[in-house]
Amino acid sequence: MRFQTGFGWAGRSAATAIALTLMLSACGGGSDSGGSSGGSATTNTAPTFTSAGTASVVENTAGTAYTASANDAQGDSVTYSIAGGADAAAFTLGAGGALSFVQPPNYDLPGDANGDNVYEVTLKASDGKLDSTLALAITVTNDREGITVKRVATGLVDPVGIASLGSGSDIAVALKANEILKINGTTGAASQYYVFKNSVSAPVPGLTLLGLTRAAASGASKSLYALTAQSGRASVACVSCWYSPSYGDLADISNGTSVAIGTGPDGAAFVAIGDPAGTLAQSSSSNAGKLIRFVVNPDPYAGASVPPDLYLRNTVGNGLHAPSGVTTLPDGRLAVSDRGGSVFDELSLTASLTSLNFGWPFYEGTQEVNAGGAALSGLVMPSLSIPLGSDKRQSRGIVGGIAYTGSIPGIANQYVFADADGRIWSIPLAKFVAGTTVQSSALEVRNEDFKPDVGTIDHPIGFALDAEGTLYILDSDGDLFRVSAA
Ligand SMILES: [Ca+2]
Ligand SMILES: [Ca+2]
Ligand SMILES: [Ca+2]
Ligand SMILES: [Ca+2]
Repeated sequence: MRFQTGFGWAGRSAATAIALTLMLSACGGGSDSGGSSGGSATTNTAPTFTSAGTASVVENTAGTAYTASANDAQGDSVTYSIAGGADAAAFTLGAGGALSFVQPPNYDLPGDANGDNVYEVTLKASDGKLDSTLALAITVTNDREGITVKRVATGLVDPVGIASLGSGSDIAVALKANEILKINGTTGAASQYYVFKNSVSAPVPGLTLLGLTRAAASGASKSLYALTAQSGRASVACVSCWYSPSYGDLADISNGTSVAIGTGPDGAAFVAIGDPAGTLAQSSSSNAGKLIRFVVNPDPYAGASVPPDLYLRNTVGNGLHAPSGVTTLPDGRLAVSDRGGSVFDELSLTASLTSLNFGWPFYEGTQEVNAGGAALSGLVMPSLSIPLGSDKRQSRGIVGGIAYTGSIPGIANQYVFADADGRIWSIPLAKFVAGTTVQSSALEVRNEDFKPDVGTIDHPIGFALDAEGTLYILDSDGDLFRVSAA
């Protein structure tokens, strides 16, 4: 080995010697910082960047995102600094040229000045006397963050609601035409689970379904509660709570009023009823615009009520416009999604379950759209306000979501929801600080992370977690999607 090295050196000796001579001569003669006098002085030149003007990093990258390098013709040592650029503040630069993000970048919620995930920063290379700059553009690319979305069922006819069946990956999906399916969320195998039937065991004529939730029928035992509609009126019916179904009448929905059902922190079913015109939402004489708590009456034959009412219900809130979802967060707050009339959709969170006022027709979001709002008591200002519109963080109709408590790190402890046009959003639950309204600029746009293997999530209407914590998204055009770890 040593012999070979020596032999190779000897073989190139002439050319190398000439090169070394030229280099030493340049160093000695060109130095204007070494105090050398005499000889032929050469002019100092600024370092020249040799690293590229563009780079690409995957989101969530911590540590070095790019390494600057520059060549100095005189061999001066080069130092690097940030000289400007629209996104200069997003970066920190080590003296050796290692550039990193102050906060790991989030593709789904870009932090650059114009929000296009291309971060612009100007770097400077200096030899102590002269410098040059490089306009650097770093593109942040998406990572799916462990999220895999598989279409597990398709061809469902007019699905309207989804809920866990309480064991394994069994999911109940309500179809508009009075049928509840049991779907194995892993295999997609579907079978009929329940149909509301009359006294002669025929499907109830004219009955349609509007929604579904899994709530406590009595005590801790849970059952499905379906929102039903018949002859222009909405009702709630507990599935399999009695030998025959019983309907708890709610409200006139013949004018297209939206109704949503979910489960509260106390296990009761909560129904949110809209009031598009806004004339009844604040009136105690109507269920329109109200949030109503439903439980099975444990003793329906007590007292003199004939016929017995099999449900107990109480109004817990006023002032809803066009609700689209009710769910409960892990901290026990009830979350109600309400679509706005012309300005804002909103998500309202409340720890209290009495005497609430969601503000319609006086407020949309935090904006007073009709005079008189200040006089309302129990006013619940939204925890999240989303302007209506067509941009990525504007809504075309909020769809009630769910707090994801499963194992996928990319969405763990986030509220995951959507709009009717298929935007999928998430936001960390920790952002919902009581007494504050989060703006839609804080929403992570998760469509790329949630792109399914087959089909499109373009008309989402419902979210549910199965008993194992796996997330499902129901699409009104007939698809059921399962969201699992990669
Ligand atoms: Ca130089
Ligand atoms: Ca992200
Ligand atoms: Ca940019
Ligand atoms: Ca992502």
